[in-house]
Order: sequence, then C-alpha cells, then structure tokens
Amino acid sequence: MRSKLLQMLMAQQGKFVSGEAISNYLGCSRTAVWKHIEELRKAGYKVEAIPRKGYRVIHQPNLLTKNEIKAGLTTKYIGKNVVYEQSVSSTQEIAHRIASDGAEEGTVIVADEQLGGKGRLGRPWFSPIGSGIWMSLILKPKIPPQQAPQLTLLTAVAVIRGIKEQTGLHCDIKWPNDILLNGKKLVGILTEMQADPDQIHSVIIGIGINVNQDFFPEEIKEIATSLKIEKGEEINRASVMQSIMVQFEQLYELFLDEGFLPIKHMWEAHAITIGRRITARTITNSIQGYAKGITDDGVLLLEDDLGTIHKIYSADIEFNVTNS
Ligand code: BTX
Repeated sequence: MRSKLLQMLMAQQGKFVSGEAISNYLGCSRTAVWKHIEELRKAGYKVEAIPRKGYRVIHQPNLLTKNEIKAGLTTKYIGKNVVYEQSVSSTQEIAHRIASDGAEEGTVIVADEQLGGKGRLGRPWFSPIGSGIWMSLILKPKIPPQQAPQLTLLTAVAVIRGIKEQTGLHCDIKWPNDILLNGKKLVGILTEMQADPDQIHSVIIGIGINVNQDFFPEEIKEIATSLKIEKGEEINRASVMQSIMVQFEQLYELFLDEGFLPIKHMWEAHAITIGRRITARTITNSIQGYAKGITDDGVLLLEDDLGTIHKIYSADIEFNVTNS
C-alpha cells in the first residue's frame, strides 16, 4: 500500500494530489490515507498537506530501497522487477542465481552494502553501506556470445548520460569499463555471462557507482572519487539510478534494432583512451603504443612502435604520461 501511494505521489512530480483521489486509487478511507502519509513521513519523506489541495512530496530521503527505485520510474522493463537487499556479499552472485532460476530480462538487484563486491579478475570492489549504487542488471539478449562485451560499452554510455542528467557532471570513459571523473575512478562495470558456445542465457551487468562517499580507504584514496566529492553536495541515489535505467533501456533497444554502430559513436564521444599513448596490461603480457580506436565489436586497436596493430580484448590501461 505504501509503495502504491509513493508511486502515485512521485508520478505527480511535485504537484498536489487530492486526498479523495488517493483514497479512490488505493481503495481505502481518507483516514487510512492520512495514516499512510504519516508512515512516509516517518521514513524520511517530507509531505506537504494543504486543505482542499491535497498532498505532495517536497523531499525524498536518500534511500535506495525498492519503493524509491520504482517510484516514478518510466522504463518498460529495465528495473520493473527490483530485488533489494540491505547487505549482501555481491549483487552479481544473487543475479547469477536468480537468472538461472528464470528471472525476467531487466530484473535489477541492488544492495545498500556489499561485503564481497567484485571487480574484474577477482579484484575487490569497495562498496560501503548507504553511500553508493551497487547494482546488477539481468539481460537476456538474442545476440551471439562474442558480442556481449559491447554491452559493457553500452552500459558506460548509459551511466555517463544518467549521471549528466542528474548532476550536470561530465564523465570520461577509459576503455573498456572505467568511468572517470576529473581523472579519478567513479564507476566500475563488470559484465559476466551465462552462455553456451553459441547461445547466451543471460548477461549480468554489475555497476558500482561512488555517489555519496566523503572518503575512501587508503589503498584507493588517490585513484577513486565520488559524485558528492566532485559536485560538493549530497546526491539522491534513487534518481541517479532511475536516470541510468531509462538511458540504458533506450540504448539497449537501439542496439537490438540497429546493432553496435550507433552506440560505438556515442562511446567514442566520451572516450579518453583513443589517440593517446598507453600501456595495455593483459593477463599474459604488456604492450605499449598508440590507441588507434575500437573495432565495430568494441575491441581496442593498439599500434606498437613497430607499426603492428594489436587487437586488445581485455586489459588494464595506463596512460603514458610523457606523451599524453
Ligand atoms: P576493476 O577490476 O576495473 O576495478 C577494481 C579496482 O578498482 C580495485 O582493484 C581497486 O583498485 C579499485 N577500486 C575498488 N573499489 C573501488 C571503488 N569503490 N571506487 C573506485 N575504485 C575502486 C571494476 O573492476 C568493476 C566493479 C563492478 C562493481 C559492481 S558493484 C555491483 C556489482 N556487484 C559486484 O560484486 N560487482 C559489481
């Protein structure tokens, strides 16, 4: 009931809705409406009540529960099913489990804290309580498995657009999956897949966004930043997450209709890797050279000093400061 009321109020976007309209919609008495409004207030919402006008929300608390994520969300399927947990090891693990159990495309798992947040290659992802967006998105695209990495690049564009919409901040992309703000890591994206050699069962996209942290642990304090640090004010996590989901759905539909090319162009517009001298460290070796661009499949093309072009499928990128 509280969730329905909240969704109705948020859909009005700050306009008043009468007590009568609410009681008709919820199928309960005006007194019951008032009690539900009181519950919202206890949860941290500021709800203005004016006789003959009704109610409107003038402030939302910075929560990231199912209610806040779904209230006012305009997507068709991304985020329509939300699984919220206060504290988990990793949202990726839950997403893998429920994806195999038949969770629908677009299902989102979000947690307020991760105790074992995962980065790539088994690295840790620092996910403290109440301050970031730690989410995993389940997709079931009918594309060949080798195209799945393109979804990482698509996600990066969606995240950058969502952040810009909510905060006005411009982020950069460092191939393949880092989103940087003023040169520091703001977002990490981890794409995992359940597939046979020729068929995808599901793609799990993990997105970790530093939103309201004021500081970071010693080991990453020089390389990490948050939206709050850069913007100088607290940011509403649910609004950022909603904008990202809306952007994601639009780009994902474009991708399924027209392929990767339009996404590639958008990605290139934000990429800071291309045209710079870099070192690419793969699991087996490290190659220095100029990043020439990405292929239509999202693979990085690196030209070494002998003029040989290397195709880099997965690596950590360092900028070579002397030449950049
Ligand atoms: P990555 O391997 O590119 O980045 C991991 C590295 O980033 C770490 O080794 C550390 O140096 C640094 N790091 C760790 N935590 C943070 C942080 N909060 N901010 C900035 N830098 C950090 C990136 O992997 C992929 C991360 C995906 C995280 C999401 S959160 C939701 C989902 N669940 C889950 O377990 N992982 C994904």
